[in-house]
Amino acid sequence: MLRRPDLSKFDEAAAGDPDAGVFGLPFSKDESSVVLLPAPWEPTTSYGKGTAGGPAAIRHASSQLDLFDPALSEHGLGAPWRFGIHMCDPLEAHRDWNEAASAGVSRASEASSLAARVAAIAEVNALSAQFDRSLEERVSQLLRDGRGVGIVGGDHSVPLGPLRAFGRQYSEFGILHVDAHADLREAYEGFKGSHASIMYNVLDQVPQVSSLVQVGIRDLCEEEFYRASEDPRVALHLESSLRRRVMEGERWSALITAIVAQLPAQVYVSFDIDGLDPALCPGTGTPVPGGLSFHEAMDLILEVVRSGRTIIGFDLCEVSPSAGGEWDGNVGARVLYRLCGAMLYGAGARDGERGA
Ligand SMILES: [Mn+2]
Repeated sequence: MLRRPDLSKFDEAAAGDPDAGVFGLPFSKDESSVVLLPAPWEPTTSYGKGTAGGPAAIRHASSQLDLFDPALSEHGLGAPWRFGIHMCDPLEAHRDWNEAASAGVSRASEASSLAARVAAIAEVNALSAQFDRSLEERVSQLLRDGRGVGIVGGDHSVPLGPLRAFGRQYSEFGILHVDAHADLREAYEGFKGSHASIMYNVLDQVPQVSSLVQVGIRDLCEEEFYRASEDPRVALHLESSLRRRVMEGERWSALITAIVAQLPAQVYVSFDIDGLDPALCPGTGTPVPGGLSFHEAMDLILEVVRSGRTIIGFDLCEVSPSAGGEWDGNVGARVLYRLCGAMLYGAGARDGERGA
């Protein structure tokens, strides 16, 4: 997976250039080990809108990050950027489909007859399926080309197509799912491609997923709770029970180690920003009190690769710019950089092996 771009055209000590690529990096898609695909998609977002603006907000805020990762440097990779990270531009077609599907959702909610509502829902479901196939194909191409792939949403329905592509590439992998929500609903308000159904759809459509390990969950319905209990692939770690165990004397670090041990050797990380404390993502569409601290979440990602596992891909979803600030994008960019760094580390990237 590792590529070694020409480092001479970038001065990491200089102020970030917001007009450059993600993290201020000048690297092209061809010379980058990690390719990030933006997915500005949110037609079925049920509560607060805005996550379609997530990729642009993250990209904008990312230029002012310091690119040295002190925690990863303890393991030998302080400068993951040297292996090349590139974010593609969003596709015009995806924007158009998002608008058309959003209009369909509005028509469904305002429909005066059942027939009109059913027709509008069918139209939205068809557009969602079209979007999923499109993203699946793009991710498949990148995986065949040996790239590390990250998806930047958009709402949390976007990883369905990508996860099908990973299923075509890998015979078995697990998902580490950080979220306030279990996302195990079988459709939501009739919409099969709902962000509240992503893990239901993945378990249904991607048989290569051997385990789904959910962390930080604190808002779920009864149906989801029993589905998680009954499906042997699902390990549900409610935030309330993790906190209680710590209050009763267990160490957080031991809990994290045990959680990661439930995953197979190859891991896809699905990171919904609302898994974090809402103070870190005030713009996100469905915030829930509680949540992981920034460092708890960053350490969880690090633990995946510290344990000897590899991160084969990831998504970061539901980052939504809040009015008048760059905070959501800033936090999102930092999560994104850790995900890129951990994926590169798992692929064997080390500081001493930097290209010329
Ligand atoms: Mn969520």
